[in-house]
Parts: sequence; structure tokens; C-alpha cells
Amino acid sequence: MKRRSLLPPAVLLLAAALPFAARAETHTLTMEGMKILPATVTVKRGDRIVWNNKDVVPHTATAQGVFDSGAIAPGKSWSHAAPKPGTYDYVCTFHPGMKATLVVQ
Ligand SMILES: [Cu+2]
Repeated sequence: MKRRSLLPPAVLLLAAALPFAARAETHTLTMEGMKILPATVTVKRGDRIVWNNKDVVPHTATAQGVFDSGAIAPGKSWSHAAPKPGTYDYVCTFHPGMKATLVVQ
């Protein structure tokens, strides 16, 4: 008699994807006092980055042509998946002195 897997294909696919999903981390950054902290963060491709705006004015996280949060209202956050590997300098478009660097490995 032929042996058959008891698991439907969808479950097998999910199981195969899990090890990758489990490795993705979330990195939380803070926008406070007109600064982005930490100013440099190193992440892996597929990780999630969250910017929390703790100031009383809106900010953005903008790397021209790569990612752009748009206005992040005070008390709000924006999250984005790490883009392809590289070093991305980004700014707040409202406050050009607010600079930071995202390194994706
Ligand atoms: Cu700003």
C-alpha cells in the first residue's frame, strides 16, 4: 500500500516558510527631540523597522527613491520592511537636520 502524507500541501508550504519568517526581526526607532535614535541601525533584509514619533510635531523617514513614510503624526508610528542590502542615508523632509542611516545586510 502506498504511503501518503497526512498534511495537505498548504500546511507543508507554511512549515517551509516558517524558519525564514521566524528570523525576521523588528527594530524600533524613536523620533524624539528632533532626532532619530539610534541614528544608525543595522538590520537584515526582510526585517521590519518601526519609527515611533514621540515629538509634538510630525516627522518623516525619507530615503529618496527608496522609502518615504510621509508625515508621521505625533504619537504615531510607521513601519517598513528593510529594502535590499545597502546603506541608506535618510532624513525627515520637514527637518533636514534630522538625519539617520539604515544599513541593510
Ligand atoms: Cu521632522
